[in-house]
Amino acid sequence: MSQAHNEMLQTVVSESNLGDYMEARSRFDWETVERHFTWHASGKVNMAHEAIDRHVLEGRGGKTALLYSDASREEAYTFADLSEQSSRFGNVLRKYGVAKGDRVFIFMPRSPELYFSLLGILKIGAVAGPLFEAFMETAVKDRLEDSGAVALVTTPELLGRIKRSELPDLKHIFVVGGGPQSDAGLIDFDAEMAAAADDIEVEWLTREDGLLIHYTSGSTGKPKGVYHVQNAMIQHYYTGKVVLDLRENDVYWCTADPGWVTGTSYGIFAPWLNGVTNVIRGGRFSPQDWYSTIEKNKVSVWYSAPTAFRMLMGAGDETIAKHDLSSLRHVMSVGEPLNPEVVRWGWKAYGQRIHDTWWMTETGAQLICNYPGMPIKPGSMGRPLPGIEAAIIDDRGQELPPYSMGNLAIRAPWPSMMAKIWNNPAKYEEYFRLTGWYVSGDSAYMDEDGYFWFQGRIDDVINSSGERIGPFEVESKLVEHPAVAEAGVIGKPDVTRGEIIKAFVALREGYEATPELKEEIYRFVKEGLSAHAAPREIEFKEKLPKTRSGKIMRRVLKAWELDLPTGDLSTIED
Ligand code: 6R9
Repeated sequence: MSQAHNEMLQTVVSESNLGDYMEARSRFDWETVERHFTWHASGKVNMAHEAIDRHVLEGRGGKTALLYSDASREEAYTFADLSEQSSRFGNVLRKYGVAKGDRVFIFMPRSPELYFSLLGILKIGAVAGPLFEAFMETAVKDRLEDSGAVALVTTPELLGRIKRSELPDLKHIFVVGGGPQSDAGLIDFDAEMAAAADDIEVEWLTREDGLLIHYTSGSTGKPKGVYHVQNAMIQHYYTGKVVLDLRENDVYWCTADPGWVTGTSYGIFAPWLNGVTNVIRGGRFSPQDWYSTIEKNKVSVWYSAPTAFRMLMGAGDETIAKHDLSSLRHVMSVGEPLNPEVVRWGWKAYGQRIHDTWWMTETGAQLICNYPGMPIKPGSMGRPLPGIEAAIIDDRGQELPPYSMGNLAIRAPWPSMMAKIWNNPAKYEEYFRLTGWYVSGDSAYMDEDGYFWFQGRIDDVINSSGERIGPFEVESKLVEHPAVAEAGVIGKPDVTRGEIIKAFVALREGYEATPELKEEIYRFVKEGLSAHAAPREIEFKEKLPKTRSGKIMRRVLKAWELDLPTGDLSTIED
């Protein structure tokens, strides 16, 4: 690292300017942010109207809203184009009787049609449920079944993963790019879109009406349907301004898929509520491809994740030298701890401080961040945004002093806070069990300047490449394999991915522990659940450590793996 870079890094980590921050906090009120929205006067809310149609009505219809590309397509759409395309899909849905409050899921790779569909769903006041294209049969079925989805948008390639006979609520499947459909219940998306009117009377809603459901993993039970409402737009808009620092002429790129909350809150809502040009790149990650995407589109604001930055770091600075990345003005990260090493590398390699941001599916938008103008301490998630109160509390809800490790908690509510867990009020209540607080499930500490430092998850949830994976879901799949008697799954630290999934498996009588069987079990999970949930490491064991009530003790498995003391074993069975 050159001398100049060292000095710049010093500035980045220099003494924080707490005065201004405290002043900004004291001046802040959500009411001022709300006044930006037309519904503040009318009382009529619709996210798609605010994010898209409003710009057309206010004379910005000709501005580029979406720059889409993948290996075979390269297309640009204005706000007026998006307004028309989403109106078309809204009309198509209405034609099939889909109405306000109905759940409509989207299961397809990134493409312009994915974005048209999602906005169209919102226009008629239906609730959108975006799913990762990587999900396999069981994962898709669990989510569609739990949400009671009535319609689905998908592609011909993915149709085979939808167990239609087991999903009685699912009445309509729109197939994108599949040509005319002969099968009952399957509808030709493209033909319907071409025939539909390109204007619509949007469904006017209240701010408590539904917006999205994102399924996310916990440590027990099936994935939880985190339900968000229209009110979240206040915070999407605000964080787009103060954290993403979006300005009129920015070209913004969020690398996340809409199957993950980052790909909706910050891949759709924040940029478009702020009227900014949004880049969507389809296809898979490769350093060359990503740098070309920045270069070709002249991306100025870039939001990605630690795993990606670590892989880019691994690809070497020669790759960077082949591209002109001078358009970059602001870079952010979310999803996992951002290593100080990566922050330092980013400063040297891109001349950019990578700004870490902390939030969750349940929180709907960013809460604790490093934002422009704020001194960064590499390794810290930053400070609570003005308008947000965060604290470290103990298990009884008492606030702890600086440097004590405890539960990272947020004073409830805030505008983008989830409104419920679909079909599961008890789960929802658990988050708010300590009066006045939302308990995140993360452990952290705060330093004397009010910066928060992430320590880990309190439960057994695994974070692999920024994706939350519930061990229970993987274990349930594993025991469906005929050879598997019992399975326990943990996250094992990994330099690139943060954690990888490791499974401990006890075999049924008569099965032999062979490498071929490991491979077969790995494929079984990959094909039944999803690639990102498949255990990259499998270890066979005679028996797994269990409590007397029969729960597999994952912390003991973890201790074995990491060569740590196993801790209290008083509840273990013989
Ligand atoms: C937006 C998103 C949430 C969990 C969260 C925490 C981890 C997210 C982080 C971070 C360390 C950060 N996480 N941001 N850990 N530093 N800046 O990621 O949502 O998929 O629900 O994950 O991810 O453990 O609790 P989600």
